[in-house]
Amino acid sequence: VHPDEQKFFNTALGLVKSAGRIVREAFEQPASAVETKSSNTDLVTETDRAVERYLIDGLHAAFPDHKFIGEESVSGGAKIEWTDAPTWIIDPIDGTTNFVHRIPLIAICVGLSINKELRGGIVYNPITNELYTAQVGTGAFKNGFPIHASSTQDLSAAVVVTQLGSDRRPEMISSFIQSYQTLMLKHNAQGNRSFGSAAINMMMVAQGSVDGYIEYGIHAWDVAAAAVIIREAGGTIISPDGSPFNVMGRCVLCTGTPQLSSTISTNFTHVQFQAEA
Ligand code: LIP
Repeated sequence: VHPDEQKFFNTALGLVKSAGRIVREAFEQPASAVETKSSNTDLVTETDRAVERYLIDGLHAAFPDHKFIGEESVSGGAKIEWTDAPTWIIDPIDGTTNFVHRIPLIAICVGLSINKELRGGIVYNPITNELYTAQVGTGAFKNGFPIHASSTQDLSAAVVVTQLGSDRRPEMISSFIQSYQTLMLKHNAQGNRSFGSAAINMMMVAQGSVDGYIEYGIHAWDVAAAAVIIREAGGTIISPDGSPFNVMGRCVLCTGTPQLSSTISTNFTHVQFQAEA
């Protein structure tokens, strides 16, 4: 890793760990005000905003020419501008619904892209104290120990995560139901799960606890950091229709093996989304 890039990563890591304290303290208190964004299924709290502000202020002070794509800045009206400049793609709390319900499956996600290539990822659950990190070429780590995706090829031996996000258009619901039916009836999958945070779902794949994860409707900030970790853990990440993964493409399929991706991909109805940048 280039020394400059290492410095970027280390600075982000320090900020994410400190931001963890803000999230943990809030989590230990009774839930406070919750606001809705696009609908009653799309939530934001003052903690999401405070953490995003903290991360962006800290990174901006250290690297004034870096750019940012942050979930709450975008929902506050900022445009997604993805350029070749070093860009931090940030979700202050991935799994806000879990956070609001005090379900301890949430993650602070910070990804770095340079020349539009995802270079480093940090996914931190400050409640369970699980810190996942990876940079291109370094391997993937959980609390400093190497992690690896599973070698499962067959759906009948696989636990697969499918998740319905905040988008409740009829085509989303029918795709979700059909996915579930295909997994459970046609392929007799060993299990199906939904952890309520795209990044946590992906970390479950990265550490080999589950074998695959598919979701439509996600955003860049949910998956940018986690994508680097999946790849470095030896997993595969593509678009559900089998085309290359596009972090701005609003959908994701990741698995431990390409064989499992291919089975999942060929058995799903694919929902169309416009890329967000
Ligand atoms: C959410 C994800 C969730 C996914 C939703 C949404 P947020 O992110 O964590 O897993 O199903 O589509 O993207 O809004 O909690 O950061």
